[in-house]
Amino acid sequence: MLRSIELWRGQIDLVSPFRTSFGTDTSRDLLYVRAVGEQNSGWGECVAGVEPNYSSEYLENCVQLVTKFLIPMLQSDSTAQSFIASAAPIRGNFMSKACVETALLDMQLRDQQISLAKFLGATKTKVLSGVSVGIQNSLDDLVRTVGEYLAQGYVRVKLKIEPGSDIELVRAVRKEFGDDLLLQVDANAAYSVADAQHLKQLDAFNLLLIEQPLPEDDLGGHIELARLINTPVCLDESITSFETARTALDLEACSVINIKPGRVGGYLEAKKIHDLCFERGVAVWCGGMLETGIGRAANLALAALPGFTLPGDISASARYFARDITKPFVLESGHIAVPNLTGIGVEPLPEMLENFEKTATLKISKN
Ligand code: SMG
Ligand code: MG
Repeated sequence: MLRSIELWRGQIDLVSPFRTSFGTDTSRDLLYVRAVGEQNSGWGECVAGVEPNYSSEYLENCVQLVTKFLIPMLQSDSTAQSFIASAAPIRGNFMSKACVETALLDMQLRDQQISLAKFLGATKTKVLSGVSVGIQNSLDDLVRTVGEYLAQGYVRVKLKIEPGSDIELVRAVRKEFGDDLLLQVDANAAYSVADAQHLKQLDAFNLLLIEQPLPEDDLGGHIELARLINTPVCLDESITSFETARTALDLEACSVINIKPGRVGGYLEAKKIHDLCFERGVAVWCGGMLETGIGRAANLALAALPGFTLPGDISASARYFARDITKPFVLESGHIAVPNLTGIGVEPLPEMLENFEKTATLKISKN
């Protein structure tokens, strides 16, 4: 039985700035949702950024949306499943829905004493770990940074690219680390289909994929680009639901999908997209949104499903944070262990939560 929902806010600095085609992050501003039940409570982390530049969602807006629209839908017998059904009339706002869903799921799975991994159908106890490398100040910095991550054991490297910083980045990394390195690039929607011939130069480097080259809503452009280049096109920002995933695959706008639970409205929808891709033999991998341990734990559970055949953007906590909100996730021989305790399997450490503020407690009415 759900008794109340708490919102927790705070900030954790990144160990180094993270630059993408749309901006630079130096810290993570956080919103956690806590579902307090009669026996157990559960946590969910909102993946939205401070600014609406990765997608149209942003953190302050999520706080409002959760408070004003989502929490009022809850009743004491709400479950993650009933919440998602009742939130269907609310358009978009996937990241807001996802963090409420995760908190409820964590709480109810703790009541049922099963792990999120088991609930979702995980078949692995550890997952291969990739690292996302932000745009650096120079090629030398890039090669050095990639070398450091490889020395730590990351098995796959993703380079952030943008117009003016693309082909030569890939060339430099291939030259230094060879053709066997699992390598991919992510443009975060920075190109247009007019850049197709330019992007075709990437074909020479045997990349695993190019992620989200064109704007989120340019499905037609992705279809055209995917025909023109040999590098597999993977969609991230464009995939906001099971339906958008199915359409993108049917129209051959992409051949690989990055699944991010926050971007698709939660783990229940993420699982549906996984199942669709698994059925069709389409490779998927789990994306990341610089999550702290709460979101990272839940992503690990998802990434342990059998269709996640490519290493994802689930790095060790230390990739981003000197101190994580939870016990840190560590890299062991290129893998990260999937939590196997009940629910998401982790909680905020009390000494870390002390630096956070509980900004709201909303009582849930009995029904
Ligand atoms: O969690 O390691 C991570 C981040 C991986 O590159 C990453 N995420 O477009 O895939 C992506 C980006 C989105 C976050 S940019 C602030
Ligand atoms: Mg991406």
